[in-house]
Amino acid sequence: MAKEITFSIIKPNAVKKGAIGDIVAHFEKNDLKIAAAKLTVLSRKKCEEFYAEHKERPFFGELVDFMTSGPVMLMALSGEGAVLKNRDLMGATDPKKAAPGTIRAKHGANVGENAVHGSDSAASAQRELALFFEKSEIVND
Ligand code: 3AN
Repeated sequence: MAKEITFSIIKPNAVKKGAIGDIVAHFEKNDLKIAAAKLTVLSRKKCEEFYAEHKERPFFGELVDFMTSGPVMLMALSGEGAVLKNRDLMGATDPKKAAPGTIRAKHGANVGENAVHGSDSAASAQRELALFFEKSEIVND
């Protein structure tokens, strides 16, 4: 499988509980490298742009409230098949349904506060990375 780059967010609930180190270690142990990282608080405008595809969903307001409620860690992850691998490591959207040992099973509280975001395709990854990082900020080795 070819080397890919994907976009990951450690969400406010996971940052707040001090799980950044554990989540980053999990990525690194599974051969995903941190190619860029930024700790920040998202503006509502940026967050709404990021989640634009969910605008009509009933939970949109709640989702934006949560995602702007505290610091998040934005990351580019690189590695073989990074997009799918990251989705596997995260586990199912609902932490109660996530396989044991996955990040969401370990650090997710509920379907909204589910600890991490990961791009669902290579195309989404490109769009999402471009929202938060300049090309020159992403390490490409
Ligand atoms: P995933 O992040 O696993 O691709 P999506 O695309 O279905 O899941 O959902 C996008 C975001 O919306 C997720 N990060 C999730 O936390 C949030 N979300 C999904 N369903 C709900 C819900 N019923 N209530 C609150 N938030 C939700």
